[in-house]
Amino acid sequence: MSHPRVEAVAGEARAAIEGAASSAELEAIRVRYLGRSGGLTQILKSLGALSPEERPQVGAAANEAKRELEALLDARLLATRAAERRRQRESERPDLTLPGRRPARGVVHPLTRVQDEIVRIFAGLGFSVAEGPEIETDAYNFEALNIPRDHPARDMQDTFYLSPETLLRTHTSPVQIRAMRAQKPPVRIICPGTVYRRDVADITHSPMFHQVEGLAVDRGITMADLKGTLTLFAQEMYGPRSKIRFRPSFFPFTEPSAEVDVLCFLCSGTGCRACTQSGWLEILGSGMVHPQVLKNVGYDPEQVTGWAFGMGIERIAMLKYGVDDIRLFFENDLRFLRQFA
Ligand code: 2NL
Repeated sequence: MSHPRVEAVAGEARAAIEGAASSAELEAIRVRYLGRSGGLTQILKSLGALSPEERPQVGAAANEAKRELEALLDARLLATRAAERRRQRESERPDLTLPGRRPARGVVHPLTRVQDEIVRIFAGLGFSVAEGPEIETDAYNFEALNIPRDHPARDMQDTFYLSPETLLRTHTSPVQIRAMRAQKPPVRIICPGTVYRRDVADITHSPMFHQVEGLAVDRGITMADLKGTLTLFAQEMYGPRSKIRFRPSFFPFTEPSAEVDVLCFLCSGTGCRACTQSGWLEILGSGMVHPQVLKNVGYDPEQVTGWAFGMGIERIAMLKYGVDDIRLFFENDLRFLRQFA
């Protein structure tokens, strides 16, 4: 049974519940009417002050209104909470129509590009790639290559020694020594790799740099094979009109030895700053494998002969890309590296 005093509060509460737009508002309404000091609670608390006739009527009406409002609140809360969750899901739903973000694409390091190109050309001529350890023994890095005990390269000043017998390889030649020890001729290998020398870094020197060496050993190999192979290499690397020339030189591990120049690919031989007006660029050192080196790996120099060459990757990359300081290759400055995209 309703009662006017209860109905005044209950009607107000019902209207508030109907008009509530959120679960937070509904919680506030619950506190306002049914909370410890809420409107309906006040009525129930002050029943004692009423007359004995009025007390049960107001009491029953207030309790009934309390149950009704609680049920109403619970029902409305359930509906608003569901709507709120739906809105939340909707706002968090990924927009599948947005264009994707492109992953940043790296570039191949210029030294790797030059090395890959050299290896690709020799692979096309039938050479296989051989690799070996960067920590070597004095025996493989120097002794087997006929480099004498008193040679300046063997000085502590020029080589990183790890112990009296072990060192950081100063060239990739020990890879070729290992290959020859492991297999009988014919041998045709190309050996790219990192090498180390005790140099103070400046625009043309770095204590760590890269080399590609090549080796061909078989019956009847001559210097003409070396010239022919390097001519084909130059024409693939620097264009079909490219030319090479040999100049006599000396290495302890080759005899005879020759420095190889390529017609300057920047000025086609007319003379420029890069070739110091000579029209030629020095690109590698080479020669016929010294008979002592062949003996050192167990080959018979009366039966087989061979040629070898070695070139520095950094120098070739600097000429090709116009880089004027070797240290730029090793600083990992993205502004430098991104130019090779
Ligand atoms: C240079 C010169 C050269 C070789 C490397 C070689 C390897 C063996 C036997 C004989 Cl196992 N020779 N390598 C030969 C001549 C020159 O490098 O100026 N490199 C940057």
